[in-house]
Amino acid sequence: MRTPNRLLITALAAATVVAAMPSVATVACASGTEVIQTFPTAGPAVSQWRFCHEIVRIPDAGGAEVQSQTLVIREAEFRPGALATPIRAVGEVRMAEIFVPYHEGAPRFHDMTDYAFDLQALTATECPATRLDGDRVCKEIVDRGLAWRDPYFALARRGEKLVLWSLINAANYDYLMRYEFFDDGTMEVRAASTGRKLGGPDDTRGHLHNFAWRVDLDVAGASGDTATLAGVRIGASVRDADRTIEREGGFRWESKAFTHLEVEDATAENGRGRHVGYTLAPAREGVAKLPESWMKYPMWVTRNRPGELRARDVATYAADRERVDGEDIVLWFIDSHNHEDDMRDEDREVVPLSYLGFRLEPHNIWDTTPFYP
Ligand SMILES: [Cu+2]
Repeated sequence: MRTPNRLLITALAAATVVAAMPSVATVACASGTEVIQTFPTAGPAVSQWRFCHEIVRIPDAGGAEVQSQTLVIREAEFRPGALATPIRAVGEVRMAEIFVPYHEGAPRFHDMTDYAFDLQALTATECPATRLDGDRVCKEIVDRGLAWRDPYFALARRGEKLVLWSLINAANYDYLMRYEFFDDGTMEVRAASTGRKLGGPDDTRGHLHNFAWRVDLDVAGASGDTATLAGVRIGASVRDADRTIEREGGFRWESKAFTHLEVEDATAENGRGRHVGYTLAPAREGVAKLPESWMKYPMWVTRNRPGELRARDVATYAADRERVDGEDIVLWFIDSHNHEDDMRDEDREVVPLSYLGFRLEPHNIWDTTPFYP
């Protein structure tokens, strides 16, 4: 039976208390600019994101930070309740490469490491919200629709998110880097391309836009993290097919297996005694397996080594197959958008944005459904 007057819960005090958390530094950003955002934005605060952002240049092959600029998110912590201990989710996340090979084999542009492209100052039209860091970072707080609805009780909740995005101009193309911080602890990482085709409106040559992110997940701190290649084997019944990742390397993404990458901390637990983690959940159109060694796999796991910041070198970083279970690890994720040959006319003057990327989903960060009373 439906209750006619369903409530929308806008604020509640049911705080999740997280036990056995290692202490997390409460200092302001070691680098960059700090953002603190509590949710809900109206009424008593329940959850909270706290992170730093900075615009840096990608290093060249020799390690000098002289190539294109990227928006980096650092030291991202999520607090799942008013009285809960904040949990470090991300040490650092950045877009590390934009690789654009044309279908006929050439050209093959590495927009982040063959050039020194800059993030652009955004106008008030492009970013009608808060503009930061020389107007190059847009900060918006937006409604994210229905978060959940209880079919048995008159309970439902709409969610909110903080969105931070920047735009890099790479000659005829502009690329968006977008980081979304949900009130429930999810972080959504997105890229999109817009702009003009290389040879003008009549150019219909197909090409791929491959975006590669470096995700230093530091769940409950940098140490003691273990990654699992999570998936299923589907037959008459469906079986879990999870595998602990013991050594560095590249990993296939299988549409039939629902492949995810889970990272779990060895010691930190939620109030139910379950290990806290974050899951990298892809939102894919397809996988572009190209001849370059780093494009052989769409996902990689490596040890976190200072200076290992270039996605195009990830096969080299992983070549010695160091152990990664229980270490400070980095996930590399590559997602691809295909602009097909004989391109559609909707892309004629300026190619409209279409987003791709992944989510970082909280895994036992809360003790129960976020914001459930
Ligand atoms: Cu394109």
